[in-house]
Amino acid sequence: MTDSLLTDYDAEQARLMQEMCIIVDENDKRIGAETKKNCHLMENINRTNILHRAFSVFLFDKTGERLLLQQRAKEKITFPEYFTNTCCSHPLNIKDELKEDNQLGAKNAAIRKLEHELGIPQDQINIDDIHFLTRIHYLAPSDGIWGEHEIDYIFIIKADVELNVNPNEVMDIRYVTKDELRKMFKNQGETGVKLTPWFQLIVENFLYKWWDNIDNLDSQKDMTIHRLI
Ligand code: DMA
Ligand code: MN
Repeated sequence: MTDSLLTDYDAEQARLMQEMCIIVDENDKRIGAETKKNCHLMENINRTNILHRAFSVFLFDKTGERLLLQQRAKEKITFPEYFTNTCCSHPLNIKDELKEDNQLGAKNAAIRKLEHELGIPQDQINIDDIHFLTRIHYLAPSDGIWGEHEIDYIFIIKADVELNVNPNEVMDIRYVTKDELRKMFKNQGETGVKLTPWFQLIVENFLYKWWDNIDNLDSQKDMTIHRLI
């Protein structure tokens, strides 16, 4: 890796910075493609307002009682060691992940990354069981150099799945009940647990309402892009 900005990072995570993300305008209309690296440099975000498409999966067990969280690996370039929702990433600038009908491209990316990060076999997630809830637009610096500026598609899945965690991506996993999640948020000052900014925004603005309607998620779907910036 000759890129001086990335030499101090884990080689595999540095390599993944070459992926091509989808650049969108504030209405989520595709306007181009750019490397993951260029999308996540705060200097670029501040200078050009570059915005990319992303997704966040919240996977519950089949009964809807418990939500699967992950703690990001130390190797991650953005938000290492933070606790977050089940899986997040970006639909890439490739045919299957650019599809916009029924948010199919982002759903295909979710199936790809649930396998890559958590080892969930692709045949254990039925694409029709990925419920799209809404989109959020947010901006969040990670450290001085890196950060996020995304339109994030939020998906909920209810399924019992096999896990085989990729340690380069995920250092820990945990299933939590509604009460356990509330405590995790309430006690973060004392426990020192770090929570990613998008996870905090989604939990604080939407998640409990969705969780209360976990058997009727289609009634919760909304096509608005919520500006949480
Ligand atoms: C990016 O997640 C997406 C959101 C919603 C923050 P990430 O940093 O985990 O992406 P990746 O796994 O591709 O590095
Ligand atoms: Mn991103």
